[in-house]
Amino acid sequence: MSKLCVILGDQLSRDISSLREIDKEQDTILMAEVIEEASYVHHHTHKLVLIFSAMRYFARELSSLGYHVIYTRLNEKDNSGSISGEIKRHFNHDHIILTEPGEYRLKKEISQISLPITILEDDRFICSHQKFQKWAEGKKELTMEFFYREMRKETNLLMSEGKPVQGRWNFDKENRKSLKKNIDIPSPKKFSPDHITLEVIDMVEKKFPHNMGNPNTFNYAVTSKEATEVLEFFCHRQLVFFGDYQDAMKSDEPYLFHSILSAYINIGLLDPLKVCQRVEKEFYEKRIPINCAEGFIRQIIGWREFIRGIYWLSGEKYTELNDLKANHTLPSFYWSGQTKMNCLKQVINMTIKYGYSHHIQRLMVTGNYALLAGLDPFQVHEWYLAVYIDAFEWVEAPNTVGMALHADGGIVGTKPYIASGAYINRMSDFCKSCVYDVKKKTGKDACPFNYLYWDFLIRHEKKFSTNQRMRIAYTNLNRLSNEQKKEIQQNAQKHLQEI
Ligand code: FAD
Ligand code: DLZ
Ligand code: SF4
Repeated sequence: MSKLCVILGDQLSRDISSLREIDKEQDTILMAEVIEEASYVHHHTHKLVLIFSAMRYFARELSSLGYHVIYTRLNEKDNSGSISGEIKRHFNHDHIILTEPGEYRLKKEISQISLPITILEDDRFICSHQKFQKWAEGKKELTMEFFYREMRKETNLLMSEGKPVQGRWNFDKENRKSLKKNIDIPSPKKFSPDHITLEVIDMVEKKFPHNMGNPNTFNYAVTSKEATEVLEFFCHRQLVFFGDYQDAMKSDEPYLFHSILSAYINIGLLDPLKVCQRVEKEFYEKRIPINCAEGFIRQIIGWREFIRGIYWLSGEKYTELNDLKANHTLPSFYWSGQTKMNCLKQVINMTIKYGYSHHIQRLMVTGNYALLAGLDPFQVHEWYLAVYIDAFEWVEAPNTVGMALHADGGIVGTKPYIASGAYINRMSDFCKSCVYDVKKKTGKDACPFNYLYWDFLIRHEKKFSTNQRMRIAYTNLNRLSNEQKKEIQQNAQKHLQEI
């Protein structure tokens, strides 16, 4: 029985489940660059270059290993434009084999092909759908921390005789420092594009002239070997400060001590468990403190796996949720970076330049503003899905709709992540060069995050004032006079009319 094995652009792993099932002698691999995948949102040009270049390298690697590979390029004359179209075009086998696509849209499209097909589990993830369902069953609230502890036990990462090393599961309290002055920030590892990537850059530049970012400045890794070099660089140069400065932000410094590994893990160039084991080794060999190792490993076996579990548990309508009935149109500055609010300008400009910003910038600057201003969650979701090199719906949507916007009614987080300008001022240098005054609550030059923060609390008082985790915020709100509240609301309304 001959098989057609389909490998998608985020399945570039040598030991992906579909590849394990095929026979080099009689089966065929199909990889296809298609316009449908390249345009379901306006992907950042660096994301397009990364995926197409990594796909071309991976296909070349498979061919050199003796597999028979059919590879469709985006510009090819007979390209049907969709994954299902390419499968139909090339199917003259007995059976199709595929590792489960990472999102509902594509899974549905491929499942509907009326050809014999087997969809295999994507076991690059530590927690299967069934295991997550079983863990979630009967629970009133799904708490990442408890899920994470199960994953620690399951993987045996940072465990000693069934107990967490150094006696605690979580060292997050140690990981909220603002950046020390004069600290040496390592420049990230960059890769010069070779002829394969240059060809892709040229294609992306011509075919997607209006998408965000300049493809000619692309310098990310595109092979598993290069991505491993990024991991090594992280372990040697950044990891030692990853914990302490995980939440810090600085002008013109998108990466600080973050790993920049998410895209490589998501498209299959790196294995998440092996990445964690590599980081764990740094700890056991006493080169990094526990808060760095634990903090990093929690992001991957905790947050990443939890977020994916929520995506598949919640169903395909998850991206349409809008529990807070937010309906303001996404302001155009999310695409241009042209705003007087310096924190947003900084983060959006980094996003435009690199297709990257780190977690706190996504959550507490662009996400926080979107939540406070009541921006339409679906539009915000489409923005995040487009602009980051690591964005795939299974991971982007619960982070945006759930964690950042609280539009899922509290599935991902039991309280909304909101903050006034004071938080941004504490964790960054953005406010120093801003036209707005972070200390002022109201008035023409007051920081918009301040009045929007209070306005959010007032607007959603009924929903959140009884939430124990919001107690301090509402106690502070209740200290304000009615006149102050009115002024806040007027300032917020005026600001929202103007954006
Ligand atoms: P590091 O800070 O070095 O963290 C290490 C690794 O942990 C990351 O590489 C990633 O694999 C994992 N990780 C950390 N936080 C999360 C998280 N919340 N969810 C899932 N994995 C996590 N991550 C994506 O991979 N794709 C997305 O599309 C995406 N969209 C996001 C949207 C919003 C609104 C927010 C708040 C977060 C989003 N994240 C997303 C999570 C996180 O911001 C990125 O994984 C991280 O910034 C990637 O940079 P890094 O590799 O340098 O991460
Ligand atoms: C994101 C993406 C892009 C831009 N292009 C392709 C492509 O041309 N061919 C392909 O197989 N995959 C691509 N991908 C990745 C898919 O969109 C991804 O597999 C789904 O979003 C599921 O996670
Ligand atoms: Fe952002 Fe307000 Fe600070 Fe300006 S003052 S950078 S708007 S938080």
